[in-house]
Amino acid sequence: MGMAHRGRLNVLVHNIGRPYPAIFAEFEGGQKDEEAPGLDHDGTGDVKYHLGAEGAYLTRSGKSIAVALISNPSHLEFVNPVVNGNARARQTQRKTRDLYHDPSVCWPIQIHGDAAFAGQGIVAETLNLDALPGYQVGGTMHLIANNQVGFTTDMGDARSTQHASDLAKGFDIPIIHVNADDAEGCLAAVRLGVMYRQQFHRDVLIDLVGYRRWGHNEADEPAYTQPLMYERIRSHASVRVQYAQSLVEGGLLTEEAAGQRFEAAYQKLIDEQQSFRASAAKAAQSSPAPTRLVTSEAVSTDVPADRLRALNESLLTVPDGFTINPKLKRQLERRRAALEEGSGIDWGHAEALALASLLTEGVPIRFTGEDSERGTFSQRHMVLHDAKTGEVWAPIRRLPSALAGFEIYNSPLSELATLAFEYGYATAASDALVVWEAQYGDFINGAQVIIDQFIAAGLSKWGVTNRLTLLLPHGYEGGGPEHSSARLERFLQLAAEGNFRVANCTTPAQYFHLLRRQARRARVRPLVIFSPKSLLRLPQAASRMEDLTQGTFQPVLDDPDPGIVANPGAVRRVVFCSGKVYYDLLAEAGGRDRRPAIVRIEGLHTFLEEPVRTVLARYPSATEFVWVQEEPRNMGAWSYVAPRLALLLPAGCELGYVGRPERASPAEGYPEAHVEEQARIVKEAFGVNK
Ligand SMILES: Cc1ncc(C[n+]2csc(CCOP(=O)(O)OP(=O)(O)O)c2C)c(N)n1
Repeated sequence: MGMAHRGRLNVLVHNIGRPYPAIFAEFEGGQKDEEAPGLDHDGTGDVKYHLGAEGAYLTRSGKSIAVALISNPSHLEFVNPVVNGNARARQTQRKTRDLYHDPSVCWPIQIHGDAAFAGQGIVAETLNLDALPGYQVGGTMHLIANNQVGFTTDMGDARSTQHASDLAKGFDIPIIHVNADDAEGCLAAVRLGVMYRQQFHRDVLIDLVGYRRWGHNEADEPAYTQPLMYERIRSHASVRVQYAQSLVEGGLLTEEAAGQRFEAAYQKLIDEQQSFRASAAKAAQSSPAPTRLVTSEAVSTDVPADRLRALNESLLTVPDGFTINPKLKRQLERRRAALEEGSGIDWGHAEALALASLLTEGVPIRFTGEDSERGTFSQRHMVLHDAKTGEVWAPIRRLPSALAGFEIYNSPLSELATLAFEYGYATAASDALVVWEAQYGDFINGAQVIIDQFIAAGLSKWGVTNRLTLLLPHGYEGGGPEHSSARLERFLQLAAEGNFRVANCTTPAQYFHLLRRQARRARVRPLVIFSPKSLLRLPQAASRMEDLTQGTFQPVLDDPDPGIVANPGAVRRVVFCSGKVYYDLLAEAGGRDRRPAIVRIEGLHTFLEEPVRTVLARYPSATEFVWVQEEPRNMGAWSYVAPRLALLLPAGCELGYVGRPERASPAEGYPEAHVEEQARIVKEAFGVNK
């Protein structure tokens, strides 16, 4: 279930079975029962009406239904796709090669506000997921807790439609309007909704039309803004009174018995509250022992050559009679030779081998994004289309030795709901590697709330984390202001206390080891990978078989140039960088006798000092140190790395900056201007200022 603040206590007590004393403890004792495992303290927590809860609803026949309420931020409605992703994970049997979904095991329920349902775009994005194969959950129950006002805003100012629920019409969702004063009518609406879901496995919506008896919150005076409405509400009998009256009129209850029931329920609350206060006064204050921040953890990610060969072969196998597009066939065939011939493994190839190897180790994988099946840059081709029949075949789903299931889907054209869905999925499936890919990283800010409120802060607020892995294509290649930057700076600003990992790899082998490490580490955390575009096929970036059969992800890559390796003592200048600009620097370095050492920081968060120290110790004669980036000075990694690197430099040395100056827009719109700026950056990196 996902919901906002209103009605939450009711849900906690009546649907999740949380006892009254636990509720009083949160309100009166200020106790929180969520911890943030792995932080160096127990998290900063959240206001109580945002915290999730798990419990059980006991039916009258004695059955127990597990109920989970998902933690949410103040940002109304953003929890909706998280709920569905979470439900999808619970519905998926993925510890088998031929994974399957069983929507009958879990039912997502979303409770909306009337103003928020009409106003927040994420609602429409979520409704659009209902029938998509990669996102189906067998139908969601939507309930609009419609009190006909949004804080102080009247309906006429909040939406252009007659009903709060009208958006759902566009998705052919059945809408049941029901008067919240009619208790039996409400139950009938719910039963109808349940039957619809059971029969048609699609979304259904109940528009529960009622009113808000008091103000928006404890401090609010509703008569300031809705005087006539509140005059009527004051003289309007409550649901309880109306329902009791109907039972009395029907001869099912006496007026006296109805009164006694109410008194007894109220007395129970008072008693529970008093006994809580008495016990709270006695209880000694004890604070939990702090959990320590763990910074590194060895995981082996190399794969033996014979296994890679076998996987490679399986990944190239299609059924008899399947016609691969001839152009593509040539490309794929190259992967056969690539394993054996020197440095021929490109990005897409390394990725396929990493994912396939994980499947054979029992790690389930879910991979989604806009056009991800083929890959935005035509680099992946994980799903093949028969050139004659259009039939699809994904060899990675048929690996003979796979012990877990693989899902890959082209997502709808959405960043917000799709990322939130994967966040929810990954949270309920910490056994799985869940990868979400942006078309270009630039579009990720369309999902900023999910990054800020869930991915970055969720662990500290709610103790919730996951293995969600983001692939954000990033790099300055003349594509203009919206095809260059995945806003590395934003992620690095949000990264703290090991809440998520940030990496920017420059070789397919590094990517291979990083993906495998992310899936296998015991310490569960999201990972943001700034993934490449031109490097996908750049020959200089390609890896060799032995890069995959040995080694592991290196957070820092020292300069492999033979001249520098042979004579590190001659190095006077050290250039630090991260990502694709390394290859621009390498191209310039090619024609020089003496050149700086170029050091790549590939693991940005958590920033590890030790590997940097080790590299610096190799260059005892160096006196000039610069950070080079493509991004403007107010963007990229500069603000994050500068203070960290500066601390590690030899005494008296400063870290210089080379990159674009401060800019309001991340990149140039004109390709010529881009080329000129890149050339200037590379020259300055080598100490040439003009
Ligand atoms: C995305 C977002 N914008 C603004 C707010 C501030 N806010 C909190 S409650 C509220 C009114 C919500 O009205 P409605 O959806 O009808 O729910 P109700 O509070 O009436 O139950 C607003 C605007 C918010 N929490 N989230």
